[in-house]
Amino acid sequence: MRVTMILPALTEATSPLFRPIKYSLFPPLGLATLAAYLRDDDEVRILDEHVENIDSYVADDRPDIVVIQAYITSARRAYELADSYRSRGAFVALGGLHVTSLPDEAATHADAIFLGPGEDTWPRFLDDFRRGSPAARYVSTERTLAGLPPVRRDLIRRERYLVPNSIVVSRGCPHHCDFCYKDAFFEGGKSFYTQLVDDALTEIDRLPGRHLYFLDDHLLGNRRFAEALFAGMAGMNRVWQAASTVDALLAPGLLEQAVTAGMRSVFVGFETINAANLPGQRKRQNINRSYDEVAARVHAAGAMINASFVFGMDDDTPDVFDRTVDWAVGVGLETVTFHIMTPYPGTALFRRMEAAGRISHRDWHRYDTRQVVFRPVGMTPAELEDGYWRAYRDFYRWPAIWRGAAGKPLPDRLRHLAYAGGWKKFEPLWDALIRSRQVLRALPLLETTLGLARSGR
Ligand code: B12
Repeated sequence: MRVTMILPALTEATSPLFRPIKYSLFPPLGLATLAAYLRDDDEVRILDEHVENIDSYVADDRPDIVVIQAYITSARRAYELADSYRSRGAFVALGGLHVTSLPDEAATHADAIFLGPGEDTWPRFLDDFRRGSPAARYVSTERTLAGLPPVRRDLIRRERYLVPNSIVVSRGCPHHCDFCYKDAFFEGGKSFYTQLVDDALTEIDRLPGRHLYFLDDHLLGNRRFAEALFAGMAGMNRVWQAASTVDALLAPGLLEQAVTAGMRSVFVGFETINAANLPGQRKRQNINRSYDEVAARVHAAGAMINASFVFGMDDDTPDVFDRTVDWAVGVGLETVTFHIMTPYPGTALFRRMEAAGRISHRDWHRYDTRQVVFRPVGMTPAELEDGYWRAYRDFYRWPAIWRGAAGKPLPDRLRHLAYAGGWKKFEPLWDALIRSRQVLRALPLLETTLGLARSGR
C-alpha cells in the first residue's frame, strides 16, 4: 500500500510573514507518530511543506491513501490538497486540531475524518481500510501512550531542521484555559496523559546528538512523572527546552531537577500581566502567583525564559503593550512570543465571543494570532494590531536587550545577548542559512556561541 502524509504550510512560503527560522526549528511529530502503525511493506512518505516545496511531488503522486494534518491556518491549503488528491482517486484521511474543531467542514473534503489524537483511531481505520470497509468518521476515546510503536524518525528529513531531535512524552495539559484548543481536541477521554517513564527514557536514549526539544504542552504537568523522567535523564548529558506553567515552576524543587537534567530554557505561559484578565480566561494556575518570582527562580536555577503573552483580553487597554514589555525587559526575560488573542473554533472563548456577536469573520487562515479576528473591548482592532507589532519591536531593540541582560552574572549576560540578539537581530542570517539548506551548519554555530556563554558556570 502507498501512503503519502502531508503537513501543509501554516503560512505560505511566499507570504511576507513566512519566517524560515520559526518553521524549521524542530520537526513536528504527528505524522511520524501515525506512520509507525503502517506495515514494513507499506510505502510511506512524509512531506512537511514548511521545509520543502511539495508541488511537483504532489502533482505526480498517486498514493492509495493521503493523510493530511490540518491546523486552523493551514485548513485552506489542506482542503485544496485534499480536493486535488480526491479528484485523482486517492483515499483522503483528514485529522488534526482543526478537523476536530470543525468536523462537518472538514468532512466535505475527505473520505474519512479523525477527531482527537490518532493513536487509537488510526490503527482501527487501517484495519478497516485493508478489509475494504473504512468508516467516514473516527472519534478517539481510548487514551494511552503505553506500548506505542516507535515514532518513524527515519521518515523525517532531519537536515531540514535546526534542532532535529523533537520529542513528545505526554499529550495535553492538566489545565482548562478558556482560549485553549485542548478541551475540544481531547473531548470524550483523558485530556492529559503521559508515556511510561522507561519508554520515554528509551526514546531519548535513541536520539543522536545532544540537543532535545520537548514539544509537550506542559512537561512539568504531572509532578511524579516529571521527577522520575528528570532523575532518569540526569546522567544523559542532554540539553533541552520545554514548556511549563507558572505554578509548576514555583513548586519547590521541580525546576531545579529539570535544570539538573539539562533544561536550558523554558517556555512559560504568563499570558497576561493584567491579573484582572485571569479569572475570565480560567487561567487559574496563574492567579495570585508572582511572575517576578517565577522569573527570578528560573534565572537563579540557571535556565532561560521564553515567555508567552496574549494581548486583547477584555481587561486590556492600550497601555498593556508598554507595561508588558517594560516588565519583560525589567525581569530579564531572554525571548518572548506575543499573540493577539484568537478565539479558535471549539474553544469556550469562541462560544462566548460568538454568543456576544464579537466574531468578526471566519476566514480561518487569518486566525494566526497576528491579526485581530474579534471585536476587542478595551481598544480598537487597529490599536491592538499596532500594539502587538510595537511590543515585538520594543522588546527586541538593542537598548532593551542590553537593559534585560544588565545585572546578570557575566556568563548569563552573554547568553542573554546571544539569544535575544541572535534570535531576532540575526534572523536574516539564520534565514539565509536555512534557505540555503545549511540548517545543520547553523546548529554547531549556535551551540558554540551558547557553549562559550555557559562556560563560566
Ligand atoms: C510543532 C508546532 C508548531 C510548529 C509548526 C510548524 C510545523 N512544521 O508543524 C511551529 C513552531 C511553526 C508552530 C507555530 C505555531 N503554533 Co504550534 N505547535 C507545535 C507543537 C509544539 C507540536 C506539534 C506536535 O508535533 N505534537 C505532537 C504530535 C504527536 O501531536 P499532533 O501533532 O497533535 O498529532 C496527533 C493528532 O493531532 C492526530 N492527527 C493529526 N493529524 C492527523 C491526521 C489523521 C488522518 C489522523 C488519524 C490523526 C491525526 O494524531 C496525532 C497523534 O496523536 C504543538 C503543541 C503540541 N504539543 O502538539 C503546538 C501548537 C499546535 N501550536 C499552536 C499555536 C497556537 C501556534 C501558533 C499560532 C503560535 C504563534 N502565534 O506563533 C503558530 C502558528 C502560526 C500560524 N501561521 O498559524 C497551538 C495550536 C492551537 C490551535 N488551536 O491550533 C499548539 C497546540 C500549542 C499550544 N499548546 O497552544 N507550532
